[in-house]
Amino acid sequence: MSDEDSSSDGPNWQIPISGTVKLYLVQAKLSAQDISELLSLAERHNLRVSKLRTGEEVTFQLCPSAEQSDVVITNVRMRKRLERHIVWDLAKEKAIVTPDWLRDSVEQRAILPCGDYAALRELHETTVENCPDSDCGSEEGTEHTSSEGLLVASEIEQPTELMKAHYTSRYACLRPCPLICPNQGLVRQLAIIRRSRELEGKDTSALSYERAISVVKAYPHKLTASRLAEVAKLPAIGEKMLSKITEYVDDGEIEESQTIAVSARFQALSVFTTVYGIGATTARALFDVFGLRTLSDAEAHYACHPPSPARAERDSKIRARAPSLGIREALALRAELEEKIPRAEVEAMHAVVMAELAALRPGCLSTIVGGYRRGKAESNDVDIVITHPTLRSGSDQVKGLGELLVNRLYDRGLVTHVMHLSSFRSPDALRTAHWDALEKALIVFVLPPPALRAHRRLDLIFAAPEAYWTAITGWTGSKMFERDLRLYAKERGLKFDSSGITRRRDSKAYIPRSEREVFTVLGLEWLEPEMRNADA
Ligand code: DCT
Ligand code: MG
Repeated sequence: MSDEDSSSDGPNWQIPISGTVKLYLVQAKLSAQDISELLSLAERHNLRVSKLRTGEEVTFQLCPSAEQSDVVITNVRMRKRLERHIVWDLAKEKAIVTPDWLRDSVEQRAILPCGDYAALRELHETTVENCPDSDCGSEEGTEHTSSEGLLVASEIEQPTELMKAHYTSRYACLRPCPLICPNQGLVRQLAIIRRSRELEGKDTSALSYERAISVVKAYPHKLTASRLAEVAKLPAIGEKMLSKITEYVDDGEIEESQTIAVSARFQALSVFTTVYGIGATTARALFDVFGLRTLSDAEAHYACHPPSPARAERDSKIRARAPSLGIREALALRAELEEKIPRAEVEAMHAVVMAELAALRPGCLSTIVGGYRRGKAESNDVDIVITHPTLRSGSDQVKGLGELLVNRLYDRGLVTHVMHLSSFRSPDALRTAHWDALEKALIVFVLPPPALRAHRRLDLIFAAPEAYWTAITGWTGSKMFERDLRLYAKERGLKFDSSGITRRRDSKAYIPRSEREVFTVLGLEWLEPEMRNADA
């Protein structure tokens, strides 16, 4: 999912490896399959993981006894059981974690906070203290409880019980949604109506369909007439929506969806909006005012009605050398930009970007987010969240990186257009607690030869280290999952967005140290990215 092996990060990682973190695996209560998976993760050759607080890179090393280890990995959850394998006093000197700590640390290529994965409640505190994620222990944590009003997540009142995810929940962030659900045919038909409402500017109706789709996506049974009574009670399913669903169950299709799909207007508006820079309002004007019906009509139109020159939204202080993507260029590139990007190509793009970045600023961490992270076989664009792991100097290291990287990629012929480039912003009057800790570069990218050099949309999000995990959560999606995540946070007195979590009453910012902690702070049961597919 993220950068799992060193090859995907390019050849130029220059941070010295300064040590090893020694692991001991308690094999009791683990299946043979789990044991072999965990051993191979721990022994993965040359895998470097970063200490999030210091940026130091280390490797994992298995060791034959608990005494010699830094971290003990176990599925045992009870003191008596654990004492059969490790004496209690020794256990208190180690970080004792569940197997997920190793899995997630390898996936994120970072030593994740052991406290989040403590295997035994009685050993939580000593596990936090003994976690090899920093060399300065808990002192650093206190440092971040600064006068600016920052809190580390371990210091806030954690919700005592996490909300359980279930398909009947009111919030999409609490409804596990697979990529493909048992009622995908119905979802497709509802999505046509939703899209038509959006194209016609009927946003409220579009949102009702979007909500209903996210509820159907989570419904775990194949819909039949006998299940309609239950479906009627689900959130976002009003009378009208139920009649559409009933129609689908009875006839295998929805008449309105069929009519829309074949209508010349829907087809024209749909195709116009596939051009970057043409939104629903412009598309309607092209159809209604100028009488255009096809893409060649649009090309002819823009040839004699030059659009106002495209201006990328840029911070006045930032200079991108690459040109903006105007409508004429977007029309010319439309066929390529419309192609879906297979996973292997997403990974190749990520590897190239990270290799170029490593030459500029060694030691950055990254995760491919968006649809790719949710398991989509093909993506419309590529989204990557990037940070530098050194907490103390990280924001300085990350600051300005978007501009530097985009210009470097342009000089190397890897970027052809820049649609948006923004920099970190200083705290403003409305957001007293924390500054906007993200930079964004929305660009058109081409792989270097000898690859097939198709133009692809690429979004790079540069996060200060304290915003890395919220940026990952915020950019993983899907859209409806994110919408309800923000709503759910709001109802709990918090504000969530990709740049952070703040408590509304005093604007204090929480700094999560893993994505799991983002969920915990918000009071949510963990959902794998593959189960966050709340959109069609
Ligand atoms: N996002 C959001 N709200 C939106 C749009 C996007 O919260 N209105 C978040 C969630 C997903 C992430 O940004 C990336 O968005 P996209 O790239 O548009 O979607 P995707 O899920 O990655 O799917 P694809 O790129 O394949 O269309
Ligand atoms: Mg995407």
